[in-house]
Amino acid sequence: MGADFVVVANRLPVNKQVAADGTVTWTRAPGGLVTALAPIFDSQPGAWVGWTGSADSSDDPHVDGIDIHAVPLSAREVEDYYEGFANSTLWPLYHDVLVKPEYRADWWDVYVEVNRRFAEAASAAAAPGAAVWVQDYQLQLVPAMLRELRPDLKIGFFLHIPFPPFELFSQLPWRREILEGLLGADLIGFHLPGGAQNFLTLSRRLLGAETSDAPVGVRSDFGTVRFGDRTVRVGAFPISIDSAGVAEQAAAAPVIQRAEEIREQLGNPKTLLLGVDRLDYTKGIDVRIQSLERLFADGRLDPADTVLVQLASPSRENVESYAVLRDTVERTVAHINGTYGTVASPPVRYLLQPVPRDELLAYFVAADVALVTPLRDGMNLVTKEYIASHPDLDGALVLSEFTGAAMELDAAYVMNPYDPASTDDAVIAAVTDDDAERRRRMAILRDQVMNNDVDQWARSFLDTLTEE
Ligand code: ADQ
Repeated sequence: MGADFVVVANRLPVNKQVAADGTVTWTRAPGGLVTALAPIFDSQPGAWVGWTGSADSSDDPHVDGIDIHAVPLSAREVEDYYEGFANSTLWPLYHDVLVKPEYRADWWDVYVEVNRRFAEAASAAAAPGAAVWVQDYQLQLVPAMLRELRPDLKIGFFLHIPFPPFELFSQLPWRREILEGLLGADLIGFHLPGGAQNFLTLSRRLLGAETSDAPVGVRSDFGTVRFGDRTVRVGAFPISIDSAGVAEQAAAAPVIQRAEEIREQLGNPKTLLLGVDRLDYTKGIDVRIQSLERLFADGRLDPADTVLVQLASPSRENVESYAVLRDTVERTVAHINGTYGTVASPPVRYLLQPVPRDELLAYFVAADVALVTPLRDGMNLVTKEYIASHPDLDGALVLSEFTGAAMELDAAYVMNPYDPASTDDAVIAAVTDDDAERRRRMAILRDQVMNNDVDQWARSFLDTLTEE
């Protein structure tokens, strides 16, 4: 038997609830990928292979509509494969070496072992000739391992983070193994043509493979790598959000009401700035807070009528660079509030906690300006969620040119996070430009986000994978 469509991802799309009497129930997690793929799972029987998120657990979750295959991980494997190789080697290497990647052979060995376990689970879940879609940097060896087990399958791979250029990727002691792992796929997707182009260059220079020369387009003009007796296609598929769904939820009366209440609770500031991120050193949270401090110091913004709300969700807390970042952010917030605040109105409100979806949307609706200032980001969905939450074209977006989103959304107030003057000027323009200019920009941004949603992302990838 088995399923005709299989997703393989580090995490399963499930949430566990344990009742007071110990009864366990599982529900579908409301995450981005599962929302994106819901229509596809509704139209055909599908399976999802992934880890529950708990180490040393024998949980075997079941949810409606998806055949769940849990891949167990021991506590040591979580340390070496997930916190180690995935998040302390690959994540910083693929994000411009913002933090020095650690290259450890013992982590690599566990990464190989765990990838093999995922490949075996995928092989067991898939029907003959099924389409299997492997997700992200944690599982880059799965395509080749799976092909060896199941040459009958159509295998796709999508990378959610940037794919670095030759000069950076070449640092990796296992660079050939990763490329060969990916080349087990029939189709390899990146957010941007630049990532696809980097992959072509690396395949040519490190593996001596024959590659296409023409520039890769967006959802078109795919590149090719001739590898062994197969031709692998390489393309750009910029991810998006459920634009109509977010717009509808953000327009609901309780959300609008809560947005008004938030502004009131903050003392009705003239300008409400908003940052929303996982607490990650790639996101440039420090960039925007330091900019705010300079703007107060230079008198360009008035701390009496400006509030920055920074919502940060805790992330990878066992990885040291994340603990260091947390200290830096918290010290800077305390410094600004200590210097420019009053007891009644500190200018920065910082929450280190995940915020429920409706509450998050209310913040998007309430904010005059969203500050999206990453040093590097594959796409950045917060950008698109903010835009979809502003049907009335109020609001403005400050956006780092080092996000994937900036390629599509150049009508934002685009800034270079490495250049303090560029950052400060973009924030000031977003705050002080007249309504007509802000609305002109927002109209262009909305057009792009409302017309390019996550359904298009998933379908364009899967149609390309399965077309003959
Ligand atoms: P992430 O690095 O997690 O994703 P992003 O694309 O911004 O970054 O997605 C984060 C999601 O978490 C958003 O939906 C956001 O609303 C939510 N979120 C963040 N902080 C929150 C908080 N405090 N409370 C509640 N929700 C919060 C990776 C890549 C990105 C790429 C995506 C998808 O790093 O570049 O866009 O995958 O491919």
